[in-house]
Amino acid sequence: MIKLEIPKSHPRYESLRQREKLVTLYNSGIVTISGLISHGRGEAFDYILGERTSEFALESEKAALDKLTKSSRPVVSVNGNAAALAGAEMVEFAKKYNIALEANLFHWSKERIEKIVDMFEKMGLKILGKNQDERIPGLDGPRARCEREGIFSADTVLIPLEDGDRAEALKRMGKFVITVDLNPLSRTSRFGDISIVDDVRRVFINMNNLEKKDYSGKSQKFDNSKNVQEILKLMGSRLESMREWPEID
Ligand code: PTJ
Repeated sequence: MIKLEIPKSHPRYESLRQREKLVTLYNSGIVTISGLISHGRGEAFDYILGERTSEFALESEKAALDKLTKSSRPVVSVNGNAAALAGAEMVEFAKKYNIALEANLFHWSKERIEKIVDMFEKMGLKILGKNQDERIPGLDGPRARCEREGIFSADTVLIPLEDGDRAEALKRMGKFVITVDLNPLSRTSRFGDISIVDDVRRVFINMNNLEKKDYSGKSQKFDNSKNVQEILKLMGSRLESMREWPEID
């Protein structure tokens, strides 16, 4: 296996470092090859957004944090990509807000679940996922598996980089669904009650740094459709304004 040494001086250092994390965890069996494809799609949307959190995404993050901290059984779902890209930030989040994480996979295997749970345990956090004793109704196959104590009985679920079919099934269960997906057009984003269009690592960094006075009450008047419309407009106007190559920053 070739390990890429990325010099800090490289202008694309952060992006390359995120890719390297995915490749490393692909080699250890946590990320799937399909996860690498998903990341490429996310990167393309992030490029259009300027690889930074838009003011609209930040509003959705404040609303999401308000909702999660007010819910009685909030759960954050963790898949291979989320673990690789934002594992450390998710640990900080879970500890800071006392919110449970559950390893939950689209490309299900017992071995991958165990690896993700163990990875978080090594980072100092016990997470759910090894005791999958329930199923998300309406989904075929092992991708429906989840824990009764976790996602199954959650009132609010945050699902980063989720498959649209599973997002829809969680919605049908009556849950309040918070999505994280850089693609505002995805089926997943469309099933969100709050659809965060931002990079998963930035989402957790932002939520970890928010002060209560900044997010408190933000879920009450949050208009998700309007927020996503603003993001689509932002993407459109960024593309529209680029009549020539923009400055390289
Ligand atoms: O680990 P598993 O088996 O649970 O599988 C995880 C993946 C992500 C492979 C699985 O859920 C999947 O196939 O997802 P999709 O259908 O490819 O959707 C993933 C979405 O995440 C896409 O719409 C991407 O735009 C988006 N995405 C990719 N990278 C990021 C992202 N969104 C936020 N932050 C990212 N870094």
